[in-house]
Amino acid sequence: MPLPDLNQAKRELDERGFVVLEEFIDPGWLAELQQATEHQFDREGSEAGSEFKTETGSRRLANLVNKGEVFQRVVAEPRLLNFIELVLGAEFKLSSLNARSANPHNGISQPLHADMGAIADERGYWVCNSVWMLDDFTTQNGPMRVVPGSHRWNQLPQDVMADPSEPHPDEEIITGSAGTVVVMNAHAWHGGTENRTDRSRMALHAFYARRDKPQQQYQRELLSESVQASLNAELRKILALDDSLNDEVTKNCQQRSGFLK
Ligand SMILES: O=C(O)CCC(=O)C(=O)O
Repeated sequence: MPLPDLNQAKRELDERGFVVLEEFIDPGWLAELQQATEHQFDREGSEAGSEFKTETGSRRLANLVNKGEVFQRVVAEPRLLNFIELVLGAEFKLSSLNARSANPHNGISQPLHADMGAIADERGYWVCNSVWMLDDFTTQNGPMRVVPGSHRWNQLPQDVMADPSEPHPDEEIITGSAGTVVVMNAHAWHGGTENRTDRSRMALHAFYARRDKPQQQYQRELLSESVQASLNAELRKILALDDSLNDEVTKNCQQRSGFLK
């Protein structure tokens, strides 16, 4: 399936806040990512996700750039970066690379949220996420919901909804086959839904921020010395490893999640 052209994608991102890229991950890379992510969950056991935050009803992994070349390829994927630029402009960096696997029959939906609790500022949008489906997203297994157009409302769901965990009348459920990537203006209200099946549902979140804003996970502190030494100039730039503005804005950032405590 060819990718949508960038003009069409920009219109969708501007108007609706997300674009769905089918068959984005080729089958060989998908298998590698599935295997590497499961392996990492096994390896980290009860420590999984501890560099950032844990979540009831889901397993999470954080700081994945530190955990293998297969993940480093995700955040520097040129076709992806073209779509991220449509939301953030040319000056952006990685904010974090996480995995999230909704547990079977987890009985819980994420509240609608904007990532980092972010509202667009006078310079425009500053957060953009991409959700890499490592399993099929079906209507039943905890797909993501998004409220189209909500990135333009300059409001957070928790400030205007009685209960952001409840369905929103305008929300859309995003389904797709494993290998699909959703690029989303992360000011748009969104969240994972309840998994009603007996199998887990896994995704990667490659999350980007405008360069003048904080990273969700401070790559310079989280990546080991040996990983940092192995990275090429392009990755160092995407990760903002040699960027004093990033050091300044990220070091003391308090709010790093839209809803996780
Ligand atoms: O994995 C998903 O379906 C989306 C999760 C999400 O929005 C989040 O963890 O912030």
